Amino acid sequence: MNPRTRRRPVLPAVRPPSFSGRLHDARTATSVGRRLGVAFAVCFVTGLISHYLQHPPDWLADDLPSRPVWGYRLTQGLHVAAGLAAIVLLLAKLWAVYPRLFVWPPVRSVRHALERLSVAVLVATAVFQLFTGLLNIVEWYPWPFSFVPVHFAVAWVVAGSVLLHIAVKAPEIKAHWGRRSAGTLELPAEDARDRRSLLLGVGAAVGAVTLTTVGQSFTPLARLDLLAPRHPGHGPQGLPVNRTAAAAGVTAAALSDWRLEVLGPRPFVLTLDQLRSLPQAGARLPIACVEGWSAQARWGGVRVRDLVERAGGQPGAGVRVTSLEVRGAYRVMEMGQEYAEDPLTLLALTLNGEVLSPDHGYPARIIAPNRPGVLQTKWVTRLEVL
Ligand SMILES: Nc1nc2c(c(=O)[nH]1)N[C@H]1C(S)=C(S)[C@@H](COP(=O)(O)O)O[C@H]1N2
Ligand SMILES: [Mo]
Repeated sequence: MNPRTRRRPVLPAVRPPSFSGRLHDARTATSVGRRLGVAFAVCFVTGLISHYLQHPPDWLADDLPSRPVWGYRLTQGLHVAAGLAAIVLLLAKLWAVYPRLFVWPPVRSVRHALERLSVAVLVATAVFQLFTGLLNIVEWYPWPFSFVPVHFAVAWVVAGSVLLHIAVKAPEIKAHWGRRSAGTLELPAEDARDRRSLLLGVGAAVGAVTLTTVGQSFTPLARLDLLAPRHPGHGPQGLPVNRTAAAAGVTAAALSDWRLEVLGPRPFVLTLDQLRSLPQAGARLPIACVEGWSAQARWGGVRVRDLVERAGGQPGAGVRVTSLEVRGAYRVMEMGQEYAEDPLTLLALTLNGEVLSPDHGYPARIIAPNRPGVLQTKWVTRLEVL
């Protein structure tokens, strides 16, 4: 070919996509966004409560309240329910605003660039939080980091991004908050009915997700619990199990010469029969797992404070509890003063009137009021008065 006849290639003009769909407007974004904001606020507050009950700083450890006994059950049930509802709301919100992803030109000014960047951080962290939380409740961890510290740290970034977003969007939020949009005549009035239908649909989806999962902790609705990974009544002795004895490496051989060792100013060792012959107490307390399921049960055993007293511990002492489990994040647990001296805190030997099954911590496990399930140590073999 003669090089002189070659033509310069014609680049197609870049044309941003155009969206003709309706309801992708600030009014829809505000209506969904304020509900999403409430869900995130509930998640954040209940998440902080969960975090500080599970990992209290030293100065707080002795003052954590052991009442109400159902406190953690309520806050963690709310945490997971609000998180599941937020998944639906976030999808709706992203649907309402996604055409803005394609604004043209993509960056108009430094301010515009910063605003888009803050929205990118908000979307990325919000999706991350809900995704990791969802996988956590099914105990699936397909990532290299550990869930708790990362979920906790990212929560602060979401919270900051939400506040920044509300500040940046304040004028639009204000204009669209009430029953009628103020001063935004460009919104077609005939969209109002469709917007109501959309919100009704989103509300129905949130309702469906909530009703089919909340029974994992709110037992009156247990029969509707079709989608949650746990059912409060399913498991040995009518109670779910997170970690089985087999998974924890607690074998019959390891249990055959089981003893309880209590360390303190006057240390002692007890066999199971000796433990059973001490004064027994009962408590009706829930196990409330951080993964959102919870169930009430009747526990019987020896009060931890009686064992502390017998070992010569001062009132107000904390206790370190060690499990027979060979390895695992929940092998050693500490409880502060409020729990250790609570008459409802037991070294439990029975569950609903029967000897504990191996998966529930035979021969002895901790049950304490208003504490995360992860701290209700099973297969206890040692108590140390601190
Ligand atoms: N030693 C030990 N105790 C443990 C665990 C564990 O993995 N190891 N799991 C905890 C968790 S996450 C929960 S929710 C409760 C569940 O108690 P259950 O299996 O008797 O219902 O036990 C807790 N006690
Ligand atoms: Mo748990």
